[in-house]
Amino acid sequence: MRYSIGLGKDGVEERLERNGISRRDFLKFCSAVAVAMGLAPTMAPSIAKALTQGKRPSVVYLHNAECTGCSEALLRTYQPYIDQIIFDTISLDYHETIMAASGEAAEEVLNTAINNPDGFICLVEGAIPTANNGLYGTIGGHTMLANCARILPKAKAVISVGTCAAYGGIQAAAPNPTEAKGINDCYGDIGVKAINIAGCPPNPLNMVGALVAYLQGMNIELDSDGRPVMFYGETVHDQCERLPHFEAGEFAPSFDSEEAKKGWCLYELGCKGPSTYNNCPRALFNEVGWPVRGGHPCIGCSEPHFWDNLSPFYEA
Ligand code: FSX
Ligand code: SF4
Ligand code: F3S
Repeated sequence: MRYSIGLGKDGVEERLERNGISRRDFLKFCSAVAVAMGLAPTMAPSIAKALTQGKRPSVVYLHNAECTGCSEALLRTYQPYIDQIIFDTISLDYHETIMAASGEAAEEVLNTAINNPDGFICLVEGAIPTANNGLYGTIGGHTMLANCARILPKAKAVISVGTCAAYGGIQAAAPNPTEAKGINDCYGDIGVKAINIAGCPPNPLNMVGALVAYLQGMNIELDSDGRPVMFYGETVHDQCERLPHFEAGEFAPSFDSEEAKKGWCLYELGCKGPSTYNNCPRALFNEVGWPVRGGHPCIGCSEPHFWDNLSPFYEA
């Protein structure tokens, strides 16, 4: 398939080529995003168009209380071109993990980015510690609680990246000493309505797919937990390759059993796939696998409060 990527004002196509990314690689990536979005791979050209038309959208990426696994999921893709593509098609103007600036210079970068006359999209990772007026999480002398209250209402769109930003995640597990909360829980009353890209970590294709949907002006239908239905509309179980074994009553008795190796169902070893909404079996991580294919039960990482509600993780 030949596709001419439309040249944006700042030459996205040139940037991609300069960084050794062929049209073929780019379209392969766009097909993977399409599959994650529940679209046919043939939609790749229109995804490519959304990612390359006009000026690269400015993205501000904020870190709060989390493990940075979401950023790692994005950066540690098995083929380096995926993160390269993402950074060539958006203008990532602030990201604490990977930016060179630090201290006051970093603060300045942030202030410039959030006052960009063209606006910005905010990706937020991590929960907000709210106890003691946010004292348990500070960056540059400001609490995460105050930082996000200042920045999020200014954004054109807010995307909560990961279960921590969406619902609090591990920080919010009982007894939740820092009173950690997800973004919508924390800032809903000041008008913030984040799209929740849940998962611990989420699949980077879902993050990019949400950006694509936003850039295309698509109406993004959300479920009652604020997750886009296109990624989180079905249970892991209903898309699982071990489902025929579940239906036949064939359950692996232990992780090291022959049955587990033969692909029998992991339900009795604790799999929470039947009550977990995510597209892992369809979207795949790094294009090759997902937890259950690797022999590990789904622990329900895209569900609100999975630490409390779906544990113990290794019991049926
Ligand atoms: Fe970690 Fe992101 Fe989990 Fe949370 O991930 S992979 S603890 S969802 O916020 O860094
Ligand atoms: Fe369902 Fe888990 Fe069994 Fe797959 S391994 S069929 S998700 S219970
Ligand atoms: Fe998470 Fe389960 Fe997918 S643990 S990564 S939702 S298979």
